[in-house]
Amino acid sequence: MMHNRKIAEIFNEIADMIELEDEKRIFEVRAYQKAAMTLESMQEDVGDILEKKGIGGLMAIPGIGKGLADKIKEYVETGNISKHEELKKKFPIDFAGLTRIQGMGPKRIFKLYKTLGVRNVTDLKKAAEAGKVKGLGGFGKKSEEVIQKGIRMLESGKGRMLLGNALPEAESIIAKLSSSGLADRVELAGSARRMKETVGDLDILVISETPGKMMDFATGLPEVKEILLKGLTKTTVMLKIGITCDIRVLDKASFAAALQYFIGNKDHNVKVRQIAIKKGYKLSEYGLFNKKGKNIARDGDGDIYEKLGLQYMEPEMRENRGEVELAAEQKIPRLVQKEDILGDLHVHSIYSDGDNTIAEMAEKAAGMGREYIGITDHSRSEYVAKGMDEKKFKKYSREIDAVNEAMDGRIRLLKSAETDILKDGSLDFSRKALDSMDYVLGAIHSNLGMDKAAMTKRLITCIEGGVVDIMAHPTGRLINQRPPINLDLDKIFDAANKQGVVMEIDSYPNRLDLNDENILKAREYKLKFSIDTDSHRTEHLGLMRYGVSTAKRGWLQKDDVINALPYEKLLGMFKK
Ligand code: DGT
Ligand code: CA
Ligand code: CA
Repeated sequence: MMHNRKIAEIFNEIADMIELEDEKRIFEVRAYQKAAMTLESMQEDVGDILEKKGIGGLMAIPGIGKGLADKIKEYVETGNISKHEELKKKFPIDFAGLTRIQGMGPKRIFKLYKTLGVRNVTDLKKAAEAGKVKGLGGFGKKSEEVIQKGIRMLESGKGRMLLGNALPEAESIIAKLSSSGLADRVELAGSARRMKETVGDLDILVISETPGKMMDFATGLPEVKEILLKGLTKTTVMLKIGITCDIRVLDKASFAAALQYFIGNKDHNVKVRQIAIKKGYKLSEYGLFNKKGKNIARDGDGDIYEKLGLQYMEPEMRENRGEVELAAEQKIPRLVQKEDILGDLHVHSIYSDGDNTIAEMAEKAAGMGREYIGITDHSRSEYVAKGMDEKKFKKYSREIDAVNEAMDGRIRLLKSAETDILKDGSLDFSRKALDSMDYVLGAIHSNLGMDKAAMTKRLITCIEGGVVDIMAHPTGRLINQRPPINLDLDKIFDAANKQGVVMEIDSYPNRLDLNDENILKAREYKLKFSIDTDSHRTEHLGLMRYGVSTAKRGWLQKDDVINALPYEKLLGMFKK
């Protein structure tokens, strides 16, 4: 495997550099790219093939002729490919680094190299700071700003936008493309389709018989800030919200394969392609080809999996975390769905830092079809969030009862509070107040810097206290803002399992806490989960889908989620 990946990388670089040298040599470029793809997905190491079957063995690989076979041999024997070394001398450019900046493709890189001698990110930064980039043909003042922003994002590691900001934008663009009259089909792909918590860019696929008009329409949308690349098959735009969007126009015949390919992720694709090869097929972004070279893919991504004998995997699962193996055994579970969720157990009101009254939150949730909501305003220690003392809690308590009655069964209100877990693991309300709640939602908001042993002890003390029912946003991380608290999650999950404490999946887009990986881990401890919105105003009640998708990314089923239970059964889950 070592050889295959490395050679694939080199072939891709050779392809880029040949393209820079002479755009007309596109067939040569494609040959290298195709060979790279084949190598990436091969089971057997080319070094082994060479050893066992010689150069003829290499030439038996589809898409590898004498020329490429020689290069593979050269690499296996010397660790280098001279053609690559020559080209690198001619173009001493850090392609890998530069293409990581939003909006930089081979053409732009070449232009910057030829005119300004830009070889790497540092050179580019200097050139942009000196204002040299904007003078070049094809680069305006805006491109220069975009490049500078891209570099800053790369440097800060915050180059990825929250799904909660990117997805609504993608959906609005998709709605416009769909109703343009120029598209037969429009689909979201990439990380946003997989509902990953942050996205690098947006990927939209379109079937259109009039690609020129389609691309004109797309680049003219009010969401677009700048056109970075415009072609009939691929267009890249910088959106005003500060993220790029790739729009690809495809014909009907290649759509299914392209959809499967561009939903990704890359590692998942590599696995799936290996299975295709084993079955004697060839799978690429252009189609699923049988032994006769006929494209047998139809409608959508599901058809590709079906033809490969794989069970369907929802996009959220496609991260190469064992799902392909499971699909081959027809053991993919039915994941929890949005429609399974009956209630929401983390909702704020004006009794702490929310913007709406308890009645307004209840009314809105009832209108959305929720069967119940838990009201969870903050406890007094969370003073920045105007947390309640015992006196205020009594008033709050009476108001929850009153609203519950007034709603007359249209929705049930549960009484709770987001209760601070103090430094010593104790809870921020009297035992009497805690006992009056339907369930206790515990959360850590202060002393976030404690070391791992102390923080773990703090949480375990709370869990073993036998009062807390749900652990709100257990790791406290804020995406792109604050790291998770130091916890030995195995110990926490083990204690939670013994005490029947439920883990929250907080749906708020900058929390998504527990995250997908931690959910997968918690799942091994057979824990239960509560998918909540942590709403601070009525509009937030719709954020549930981010939590549900995060749960799907952690492979959860309906049975794992307590707020998929009807009201009466839910009450049975609590300590009270
Ligand atoms: P992002 O944009 O960083 O949040 O993540 P993705 O997954 O959206 O990645 P992106 O936009 O670079 O590409 C979209 C999909 O296209 C990706 O998930 C899988 C597919 N893809 C891209 N490059 C490759 C590749 O070199 N090999 C394979 N097998 N698939 C690729
Ligand atoms: Ca993407
Ligand atoms: Ca992309």
